[in-house]
This record gives sequence, C-alpha cells and structure tokens, in this order.
Amino acid sequence: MFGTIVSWQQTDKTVSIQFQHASASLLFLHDSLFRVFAPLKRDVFFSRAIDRLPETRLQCLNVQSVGKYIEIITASLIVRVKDDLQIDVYTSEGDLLCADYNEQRLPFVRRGNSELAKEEGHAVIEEARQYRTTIIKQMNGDEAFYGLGERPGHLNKRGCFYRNWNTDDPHPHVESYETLYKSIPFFITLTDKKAFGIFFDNTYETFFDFGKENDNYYYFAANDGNLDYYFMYGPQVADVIGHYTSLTGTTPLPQKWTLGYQQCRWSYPSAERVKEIATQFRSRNIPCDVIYLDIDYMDGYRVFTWNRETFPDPQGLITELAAQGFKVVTIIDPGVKKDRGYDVYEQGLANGYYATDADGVTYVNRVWPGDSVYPDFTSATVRSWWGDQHQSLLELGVAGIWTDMNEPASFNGPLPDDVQFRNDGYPTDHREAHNVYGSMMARATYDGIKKWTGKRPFVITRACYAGTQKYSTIWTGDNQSFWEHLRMSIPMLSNLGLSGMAFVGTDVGGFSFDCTGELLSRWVQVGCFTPLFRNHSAANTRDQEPWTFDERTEHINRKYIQLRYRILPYIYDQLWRSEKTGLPLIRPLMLHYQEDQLTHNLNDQFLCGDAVMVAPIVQQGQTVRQVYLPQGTWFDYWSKQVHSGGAYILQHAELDECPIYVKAGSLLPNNPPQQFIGDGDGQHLIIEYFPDYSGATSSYEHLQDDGETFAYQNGQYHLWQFSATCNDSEIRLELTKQSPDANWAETTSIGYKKIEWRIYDTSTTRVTVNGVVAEFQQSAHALVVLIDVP
Ligand code: MIG
Repeated sequence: MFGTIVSWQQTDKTVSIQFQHASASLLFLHDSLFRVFAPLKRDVFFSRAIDRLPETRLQCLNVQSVGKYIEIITASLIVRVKDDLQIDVYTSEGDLLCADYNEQRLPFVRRGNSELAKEEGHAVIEEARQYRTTIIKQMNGDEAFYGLGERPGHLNKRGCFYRNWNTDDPHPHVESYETLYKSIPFFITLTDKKAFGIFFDNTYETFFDFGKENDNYYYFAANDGNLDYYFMYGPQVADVIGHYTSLTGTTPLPQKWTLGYQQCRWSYPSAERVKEIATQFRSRNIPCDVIYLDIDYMDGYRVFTWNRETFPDPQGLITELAAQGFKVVTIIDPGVKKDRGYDVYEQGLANGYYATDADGVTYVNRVWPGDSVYPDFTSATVRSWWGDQHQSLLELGVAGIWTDMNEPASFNGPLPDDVQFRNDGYPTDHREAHNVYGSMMARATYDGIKKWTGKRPFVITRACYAGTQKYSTIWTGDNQSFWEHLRMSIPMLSNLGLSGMAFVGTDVGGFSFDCTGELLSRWVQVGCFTPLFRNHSAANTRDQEPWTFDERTEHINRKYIQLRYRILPYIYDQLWRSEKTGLPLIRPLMLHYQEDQLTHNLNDQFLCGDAVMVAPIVQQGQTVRQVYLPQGTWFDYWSKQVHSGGAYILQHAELDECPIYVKAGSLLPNNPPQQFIGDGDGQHLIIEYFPDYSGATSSYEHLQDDGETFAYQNGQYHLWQFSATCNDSEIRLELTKQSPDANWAETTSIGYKKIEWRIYDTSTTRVTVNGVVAEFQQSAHALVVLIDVP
C-alpha cells in the first residue's frame, strides 16, 4: 500500500518518510514510546482519546539509512523502518520485540460443510477478512496478549479475534462475543518476559486478531480513518500502562463515598420503596452509601424529568436519605423523547443539537421513551448544553449520574452509517462517531457535574472509548446471575484495568436471571475488592438486596461489605496513586509477576493494589480451591498463618470465607466500623502491619483530604507516612504527617487523633514509635499499639 521508501527527513523528534504511494511519520515521545502516523483520512492530529500529546522525554534519537531501511535508535529501542512502512522493533540489546509480518496471510484450513452447518444456525468463520488498513505482526512463539478493554473469556487473549463496535446485547455474554459495550483499541503483548503495548487510535470499527486466523501472526485493522498507532515498550507491564495513560489520561481520584457499597435495581419504583430499602440497610447494620434510581423515576422516560406520582417530592426524598447517610444517583439515557412541548427536546431541536440523516433532518430511532432523537455529543456546544441540563438534578442533591444506553442503543435497528455528526469541526458520520458516542456523553456529564457542584464528578457509563477513564467509572453492562459470569468478571475487570480503566465494576449478584444466596455470597466476596461495588438486578428478576435470601447470605453480605468499609482507606489511597501512575486497583498477577510464567494465565485470582491478593471461590458448591502464591511471603488474611510463595496451596473456604492473602511487609490502613462514608468522627485510623522480618523498612503513604473536592490538588491534604521495621527482638514504627498547605492544615478539622497499630506478631517484646518505647497490648494474633496524635 505504501510502496518503497523514496526519501526521509528528520525534524526534531519526527521522522517523516515519503514512500512511493503515500507518506508516513514516526514521532518519538519517549525513548520507549513512538507514534506511527499516516494521514489516510485527514492530515491533522485529531484524537478522542488523547487531549494533547505528552511532552517528549528523549535521551537520544539517532536516525540513519542502513542499506534499504531507516534505522532509528533511542536510549531503549532500535526501530527499523522498511519499504511498505514495515516496522521492526528491537530492544537496545538487539532482542527482537515486534516485527511486521511480510508474508502472505494464511488462514488455518477449516474443514467441513459450512453451508449445511449455517443452515442449522452454526456460526461459520468465512474466508480471511480483508480490510483497508491491516498491520500484521509476526508471532515469535511465546506471546501472550492482554488488555483490549471489556472482553468475555480468559485473561490471555491469545488465539482470539475481537472487534470494536460498541454493542448493547443483553443476551448472555459468552466467550465467542467479538464485541461488547466498550471500544479500547489497546493491547499489551508479553513476550520473552518483556512487555510492550500498541494503541491503535482509530474510532471506526477496528479488528484485532491475536493468532486466531493463523498463529504465525497477529494483526489489527480498520476500514477507514488514519493509520495512527503508538508503540510503547515496558519492559515491565506497569511501564506500558504508564505510557498508555500518559497518552490517554489516568482515572482521577473519585469522591470517597463512591467507593462505598451501592445498591441498585431496575427499578425502585417509588420514593416509598427507596425509603424502605434505606431503612432496611440501617436497621440491619449493613453499610451502604448509594441508592440508584433507574429509568422509572422519570416521567415517561423523558430525561431530566420526574414522575410526580411515584416521586412526588424528589428534594424531600434526597434530603431524608442524606440525613441517613445515603446518596442518590440517577440514570440518564442519551435518547431524548420526540415530544412536542417537552422542553429538552424543543431546545435541542431549535438549536440543531441532534444527529441528523444525510439530508440534515433530525434522525429518529426508538428507545425507552418511544421515538427519540440523539444528542450529538461529538460537538462541544452540545456537550456543554447537555452538561447544563443536569443542573436541576444536581440542585436537588443528586450525587452522581449513571449514563446508560450510550453505544448508542436503538430499538428500531442500528443507526445507519450515514447519520451525521459534527465531530468538533471535522463533520463525519456514524461510522466514526459510534464508538465515541458514549465517551463524549460521559465527558459532557463529567463537565456538567463539575461545573454545577465543584466536586469530583461521579459518572458511571456503559459505553466507552480509550480515554474515557478521565471522565467516568464504568460497569460491564448486562451480565447474568451465572457462576460463569462471576468467573468471567475477574479476567474482564483485570483486562479493563490493564487498558487504563482503574475504576470498574460488574453488577454484583448478576443483572439478568435469578441470583441465589450462594452465588450472591461468593460475588460479594469479589465485589468488595472492586472499586465500583454495586449490586444491581434486572426488572422481573427476584429480589437481590443483601437480606432477600436467607440469614446466612445476609450475614455474609454484611461481613464483606463491612470488610470493604474497613479497607476503604487502602482502596482510596490506591486510586489516588492510580491518578499518578495509571495503575488499576484490580490487577492480574502478571502485572507484578510477569517473570513468573505461572501468572500469565491465572484467571481466578487477582491483586487488589499491590499488597492484597484475592483468590475467591467462583464455583458453585466448592469449599476448597487451589491458590497460587507468587514469590514472597504471604499472610492468610483471616488466620494470619504465613505461607511461602512460589507454590500452590490448597485452601479450604466455607461459604463465608473468601481466601485473601497479604504480602509480608505490607502496611494496610483501616477504618473503624462505619455505616457510610463520613459516619463517625473520622479521627481514628488503624494501621495493620504484616511483618516480614527481613530487617527492611516497609513504608506506606496515606492521603487524608476532604474526600470530595479538588482541594487536594492545591495541597489541601495531610500526607501520612507510616513505616515499620521488624527484627527478632523489636519492632520500630514511625509516622510523620506533612500538610503542603500550612494555612489549611491549621484551620481544618480533618485529621486523626488516634492511631492504632495492629502488628501481626506475638513474639516481639519491644516496640518503639518514632524512637520512643511504646506500650502495647497482646491479642490472639496481634500486638496492638494505640497512640494519640499530638
Ligand atoms: O436494557 O435502565 O445495562 O443496568 O438497569 C435496559 C434499565 C436498559 C440497561 C442497563 C441496566 C439498566 C437498564 N438498561
């Protein structure tokens, strides 16, 4: 397609190459990060994922012609560009990382009578798919593939084929699904213990084959748009995620209450029912922060309205709930009811804010409200108008917005390709706008909430594109109350995390189908470690709130929801770090142990941050499972028994037990018991110390701020530094507090008065805190040291 190299030139960090038939360029942003660009569509930098390219950080860049190719050398890579824009990448030691495949594609032979099979309804794979742009990479042997956003199936995507075309399909999501609600055209290849990533920034339908067509190669492809991709070298997986999020952004620190337990249902039909639910939580002592209002709170599904019969006094309801420590989150769909006299519809129509058909006539399809029109979120003007629509909800005290159906969903068949969008100055059609529609809706919502509340916006979206993590948390859409879907949630959330989405969750208990007490018990054990912790279920399914099965299920729900509130400071700190590093909360073990092959295909365990490892039971009826402990020493969270890693163990776990392990040497901050975030005086913190006896000092940074606003970005926070050292004869504990904004620190009531250390050791006889000998008490597994903070 490009032909032979005719000439090239280097301008600063860019190498521009003229080929026989087209031109292309490589831009080096970092010694390990470069962009490959060919303006097949438009010759401008236009991205829905990247706000602006990061500043270049390059130690060196040497470009020269070597025989028939151009060789570009940075401090960590050797890149060879050949005819036809073939690119081979080596480490600076000369190890091949990634080479373009330059032979014919050779699909596996597929035997059998396809025509007949199709007649019975079997899915039949046709000939090799052809695309306008296909980048084919050579498979060298041991590659494993990760990322690519939200996918069913296993953690490692080798051997799989996927598409990116945001799709609302409420049928049971199974491994063969090529696409779901989200499009994140980014993947990580792990090969020879080294990781690199590729981000194909193209919002048209894109295609990724990781060796399904033939395992000699893997490819990514599109039928339109620019050729625009980024290559990022690790060698650590964490470095790759760092590069990817330096481009597309990180998940911002959310408000603290958003990390509490959340209860949802399609739908709580009336204010009365919502109050009943709230009362149940408090009287049963099950912590909860959020109750959702799904579509039935609206008047005839008209967005930004209330059904005054069932919700006669929204303000009163929200105030009453707030007094009990609950927040309300309402759903908002994109589809605006086509309805003369309905002001939202009228305003949008008068201003031409809706997507149109090819002739410029407002495009109509059908969703919940009946005939509906689609706001054109690809236009900044429309986004800002839409953001402003939330003012009335926010003024009532609505605390967050749940954006659904934004693939966009449509009941009268898919939107035609030629539906028109403004696309912020580059008018386009549905083919380019589809995959960013949800992302741009989330962005509009984020900006609206920020404008009208000044707080860190809580937006939860179903559809997204790369970069949506800047605006919104996501949930994985309509799963089912299947054990299979509980199992699937672990690799799915892990791959979302590797794809830059740090704030994620699934519907705990499963959305469609009927949950059971046992399934909910096991699901809440996983959910309590996922950043978005929301129980949700569909219309017509049986009740799924924590107390609606039997006493044992209720007890188990309470136990794990309480555990969540206990470890919440840890989760909050992890997300604060995430804003800086891009690393997710839910991590597959390969993220920290990529040198260990045994982690590469581990589907039923995950890390929560870097200190905690969860190996939940995800099989019906099971009470024993195999657990892989990677290298290091691990504490059983419950018994405090110590295991040596680099080994499999067999773990017994009754229904109320979730196997959890903490890495020796870890410090974990804990809350005292709470019913909701902000319950209690907030002046007591517990630090758990899991000693490793190495003599090395463990340390931990803990953020304490208002938990709601952006003030932490201006230094209005306390940074607590905890450290601990342990040998056979003594334990040394240290704590310091820094408050970058001294004026704030002097006047704020935010701060701890008491800090309780719980040290999981019973043999030590001497403990010091900041060098002073401290008194301690001995309990079954722990030494407890209580100190007053001056
Ligand atoms: O398909 O608003 O995924 O969470 O409860 C129905 C009703 C539309 C789909 C969402 C689901 C939500 C439901 N919505």
